[in-house]
Amino acid sequence: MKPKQVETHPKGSHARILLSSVFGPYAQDDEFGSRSINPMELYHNQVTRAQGSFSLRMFHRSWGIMMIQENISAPCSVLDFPTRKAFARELTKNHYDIVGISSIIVNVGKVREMCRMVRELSPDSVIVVGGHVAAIPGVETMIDADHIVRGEGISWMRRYLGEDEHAPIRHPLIVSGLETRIMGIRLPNRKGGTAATIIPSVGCPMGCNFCTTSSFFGGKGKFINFCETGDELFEVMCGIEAKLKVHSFFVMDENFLLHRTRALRLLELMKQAGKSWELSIFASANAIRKYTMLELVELGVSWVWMGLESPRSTYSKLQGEEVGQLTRELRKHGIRVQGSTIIGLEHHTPDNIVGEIESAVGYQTDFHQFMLYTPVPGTPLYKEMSEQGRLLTDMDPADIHGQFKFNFRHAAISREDSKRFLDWAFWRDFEINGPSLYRMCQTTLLGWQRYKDHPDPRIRERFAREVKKLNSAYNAALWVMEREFKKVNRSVSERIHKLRREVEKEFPVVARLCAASLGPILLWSTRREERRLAKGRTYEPPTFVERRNWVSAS
Ligand code: B12
Ligand code: SF4
Repeated sequence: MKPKQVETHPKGSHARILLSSVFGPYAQDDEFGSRSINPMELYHNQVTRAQGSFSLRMFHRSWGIMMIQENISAPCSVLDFPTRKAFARELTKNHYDIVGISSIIVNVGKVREMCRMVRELSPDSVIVVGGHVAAIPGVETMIDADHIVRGEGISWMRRYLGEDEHAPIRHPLIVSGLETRIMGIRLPNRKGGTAATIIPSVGCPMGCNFCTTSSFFGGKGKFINFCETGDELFEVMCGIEAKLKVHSFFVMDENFLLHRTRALRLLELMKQAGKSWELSIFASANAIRKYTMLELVELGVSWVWMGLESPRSTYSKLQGEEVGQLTRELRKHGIRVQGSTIIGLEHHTPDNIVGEIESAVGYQTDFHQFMLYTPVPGTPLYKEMSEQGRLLTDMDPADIHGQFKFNFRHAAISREDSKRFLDWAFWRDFEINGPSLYRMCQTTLLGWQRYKDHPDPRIRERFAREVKKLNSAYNAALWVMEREFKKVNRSVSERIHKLRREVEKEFPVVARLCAASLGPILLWSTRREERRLAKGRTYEPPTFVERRNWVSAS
């Protein structure tokens, strides 16, 4: 059906709203588009998937709907990661005037089913669908929704409710990761123990033609700031620090360092207030290069997710030499690097791709994401490929997520081979560089050794905080990795051994004690996890229901 013209909802801010993410389970194959290959776990899905029991596993909430809920005054429930049953129950238990569904493209089959369920169980509700799924050309004909919202959703929802769309953005309290698990152990959910997510902007002005988030929020030259200035950002962070008791922030901004004035003002305010924070950020290599290492360290950048575009590709922001140098330099300063490499770029061939993967692996990042080159609906690349008649039209959208096979005809690489090269890249990175947890430990030690006596107490405090894990639980983990990795690559196992010795030299008593007492327990849980994974064990996020401005309907 055709989406209706957008007018204000007749009940305005009194309308009762349900905002839901798509239903699970996610990590198993089903008729609605779940895929075992596509779990709801960031690292395990796209980064550490080949690392077995050493894979870092955790869930992240659906921040888009949390942001919308926080910024409207209507009574609103957020239902995150429901089962189909829980979604049905919520629709029948409460009456909703508006049901908003948030989804990305892969999950369009679930959106179709959810719209069908709303029509059946809550026929008076207006259905609003938002998120990246809205970028599919002709999505109106695939799902039965009343409104399909492209781009930023807070201002749309405020407009729809007759509220002030330009009112300042309130930032919800978001704990970044949930149910973290590694080596068969679930880490305790200690208050303040996990970073808080902050979302200063959406979109990226660089406008790489394959980039779905850039094009969704306006494309080249465009982005939307939720926190315009360093002052605003600082205030938001102080508020979150006080309420969640955190020092660490996961900064969800596609290219945080590109907004230089805002970042440097934030640094100024952090210095004035003596804030010793840690920031995990996304940034392009050319943006990182605009800062000195000291500025990055002072700003608390402790983890950076950066595209390692092939130097031979048109997307390259740095030459190969420079990428290697930058990665090494960052790690020497205690900044963990998560590289991101695209497999199947236009210039890749079966002859050169192995060499390109080897160079990417050779950058020795702490973490490495590999993704297939994927024309995604809504991007300029998709349009280009579609005009060239190169898109494969018979693919289920549930399989277009960059971790399976090409969704287009590549000039030199077949679909089947695309998956083989992708899987090999993950495996090769693991085999040559070892578990990411080991690499992180290495970077942490380098940072500590370099900055433990730094004159700035903010910097000392941060590295002291980080090293606490290294001299305790992580040293026990090193002991286990050293043993277990002998089966995979002896020389990596020896490197892990060397690192453990260095940690123990730095912290002779506590590190040794931890390895001796905790190590055997971790070894047991790691092996148990390996057996579970071999039997096909997968993990699913819990369901969340959160109500705001809520009064039960009479
Ligand atoms: C956190 C995240 C995740 C988390 C959790 C997501 C979740 N709970 O659903 C994890 C790690 C699990 C994840 C998994 C995947 N993800 Co993801 N993820 C992200 C990430 C990094 C942040 C999302 C975010 O919160 N952004 C900030 C918020 C504010 O923006 P937003 O969500 O877009 O919401 C705004 C609007 O879209 C809109 N909106 C959103 N929902 C709604 C609903 C209504 C009713 C309305 C009106 C408006 C609206 O309003 C919001 C405020 O403006 C994005 C990248 C990014 N920078 O956005 C990728 C991204 C969304 N993921 C993506 C993909 C492909 C995946 C995976 C398939 C993995 C993969 N292979 O990459 C899996 C899917 C797993 C599954 N089975 O479904 C793609 C989506 C591509 C597309 N065009 O559909 C993105 C864009 C990354 C990318 N650049 O490729 N992801
Ligand atoms: S630099 Fe990164 S976030 Fe920005 S448009 Fe390019 S790929 Fe997207």
